[in-house]
Amino acid sequence: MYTFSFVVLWFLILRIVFSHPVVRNREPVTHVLHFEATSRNNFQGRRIIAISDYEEYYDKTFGPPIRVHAGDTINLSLKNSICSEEEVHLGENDKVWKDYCDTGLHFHGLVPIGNHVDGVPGLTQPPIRTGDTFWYNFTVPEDVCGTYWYHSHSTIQYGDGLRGTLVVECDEYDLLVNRVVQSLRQRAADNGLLDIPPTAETTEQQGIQEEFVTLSDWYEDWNLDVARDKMMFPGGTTDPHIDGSLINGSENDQLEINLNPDTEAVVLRLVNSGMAGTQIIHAEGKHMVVIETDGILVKPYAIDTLSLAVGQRYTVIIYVDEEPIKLINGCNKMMGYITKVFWLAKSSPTRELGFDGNIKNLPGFYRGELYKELEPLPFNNSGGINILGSREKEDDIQRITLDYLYVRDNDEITQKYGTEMYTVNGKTLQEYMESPIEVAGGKILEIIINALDHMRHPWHMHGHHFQVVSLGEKRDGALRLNGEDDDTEINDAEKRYNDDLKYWTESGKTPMTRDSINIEGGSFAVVRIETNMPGNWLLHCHVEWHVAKGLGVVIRELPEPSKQLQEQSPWEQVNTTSLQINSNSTINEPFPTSKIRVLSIYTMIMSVLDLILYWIII
Ligand SMILES: *[C@@H]1O[C@H](CO)[C@@H](O)[C@H](O)[C@H]1NC(C)=O
Ligand SMILES: *[C@@H]1O[C@H](CO)[C@@H](O)[C@H](O)[C@H]1NC(C)=O
Ligand SMILES: *[C@@H]1O[C@H](CO)[C@@H](O)[C@H](O)[C@H]1NC(C)=O
Ligand SMILES: *[C@@H]1O[C@H](CO)[C@@H](O)[C@H](O)[C@H]1NC(C)=O
Ligand SMILES: *[C@@H]1O[C@H](CO)[C@@H](O)[C@H](O)[C@H]1NC(C)=O
Ligand SMILES: *[C@@H]1O[C@H](CO)[C@@H](O)[C@H](O)[C@H]1NC(C)=O
Ligand SMILES: [Cu+2]
Repeated sequence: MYTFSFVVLWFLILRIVFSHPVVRNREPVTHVLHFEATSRNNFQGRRIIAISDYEEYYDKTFGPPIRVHAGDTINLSLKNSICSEEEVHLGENDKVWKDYCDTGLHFHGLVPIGNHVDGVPGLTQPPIRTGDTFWYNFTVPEDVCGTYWYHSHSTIQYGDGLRGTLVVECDEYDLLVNRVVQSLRQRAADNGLLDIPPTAETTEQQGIQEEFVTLSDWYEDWNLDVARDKMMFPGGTTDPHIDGSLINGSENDQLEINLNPDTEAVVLRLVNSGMAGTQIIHAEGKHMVVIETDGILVKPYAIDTLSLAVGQRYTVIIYVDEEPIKLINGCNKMMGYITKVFWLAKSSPTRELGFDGNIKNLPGFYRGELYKELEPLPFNNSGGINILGSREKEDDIQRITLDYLYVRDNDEITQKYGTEMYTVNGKTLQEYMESPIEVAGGKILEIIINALDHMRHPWHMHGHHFQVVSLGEKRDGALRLNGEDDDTEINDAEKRYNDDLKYWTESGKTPMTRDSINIEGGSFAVVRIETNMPGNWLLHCHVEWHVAKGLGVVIRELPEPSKQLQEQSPWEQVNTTSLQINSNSTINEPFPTSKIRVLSIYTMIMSVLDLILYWIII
């Protein structure tokens, strides 16, 4: 009997030793969250939207942070209590009020979780009316990881407060952080690609302090007033004046992140959760090592100054010592910057506050996108697939060209919407909501976006990360306009595009992959996606004001022909030409979570075995 127990004991020990590195001893968790969006006045008497029960976030125009692990499930209910009955009544004759009173929640960049939880009222779900509750239930796939945010997708609502941060943790991210810190421990980073060890021994984050900082522009007036008083009438502006900026939801210029005495490196997750302004971040005297672009892990790349388009997220790592680190932030308004500083410090004496230099003179200042430098790592969250590789198969590529501009002189449009609108190929976003651009499934879709407008706009794609194949500098001009003859003179755009294609072929590199980018005025972008997510997906400018003024399209991705035969997709049951959502339709899990199943079965068997062994030993 003793011998037997001894054998069993060894078996147990061996199992612990050998099973742990392979099997993550973590079961997927379901996070049940109840959000109620309500209206209230902040301490300045400005109307904002608060998410109830989270006193801490009142007055900060941010909801509670969400933090989950890859593979976890989120069941989130959103109750709409934004408007009073009286205000709902106003909405019957007033589109601005109506849109403000309805809502829907979008999980920005968190893909693929399904079109039915994409949160676009009137497109992917019925608008959540006053008093109603909508459930967003979805599982975050095992290979999705990084920094996201959630926000209302009812035109001009999120800047008033219906927004918050969302982190998806995973081992790959933690290991990458550790590899970067191991490298920085040996020597300070130069600008450019960082040499990192091939592996890290542990996912434990020792000496590493993680902070999430949100950056936003700010308007003194309630968004609905801004829209009505400044924009949504003939001759109204496209870009209301930005009055201030928020770091972590606060206008305060005395923020300080207290570092623990043993902190060796700070992992800074950053999001531009603003309504219009590009954000700049610079750590004085330090390099920042970028490891993530919008939920895609990248080859660690050190830079001096970071620029964030609205909607973009970055993770940067800053190696710290005993000296406090001054972070300089610039929020780009129409002319110049609103500047602020905040500190990372182990002790907290009074420090110099403002920054009186020029943001544009910061070392490494560049407002374009580092689409050749920030290369995705071959991890499965779609970053590693180089879809350029299939370029030889021309048949597999579909192309669409989107030319956008602000239409000042079309009476028909001005009359219909009560104000001038942006159009893409002659149509407004509101029109695309009713008749989307249809594209075939199972192919590569190359989208050319041409700015026939002189302003910079941040474009965001739903349901996908895209690869940035080519991107113009200001005044490069448009690339192959719709209806343009083939023998048009080769312009700067065409040259850049051809050079970029050559660069990707020769270097064998993968272009920057993400869900949001700034496109310069009088310029162009070429992005590619795989059409592997059937549904209706927005591709739009992320300036809240410009969405209200029609700047965007809807791309309807049809199911792959071959898949249609194999299995009944809910998209066939749904009449895709109508916007009615079939609320009964079964939810198609785009990525089967088979890994979870295997793990559960394994854990179950092992638990039973444990019980039996326990019983035998006792
Ligand atoms: C979460 O939502 C799913 C899908 O509707 C459901 O099956 C599950 O029971 C829910 N879980 C919890 C804990 O509410
Ligand atoms: C989502 O989860 C909640 C909570 O478990 C459940 O009551 C609801 O029916 C689910 N809704 C959908 C559409 O799956
Ligand atoms: C902002 O809030 C987050 C927590 O949500 C915290 O980690 C971070 O330190 C704060 N940043 C500043 C500058 O106060
Ligand atoms: C990535 O995907 C490939 C093929 O689908 C699979 O073999 C591999 O195990 C995946 N890796 C991870 C880290 O999930
Ligand atoms: C789909 O909806 C459109 C518009 O509502 C309608 O005209 C069409 O007949 C419908 N098709 C089917 C197959 O139900
Ligand atoms: C929802 O399901 C019920 C019961 O299966 C069915 O009677 C009803 O027609 C369905 N509704 C829609 C919109 O498909
Ligand atoms: Cu815009």
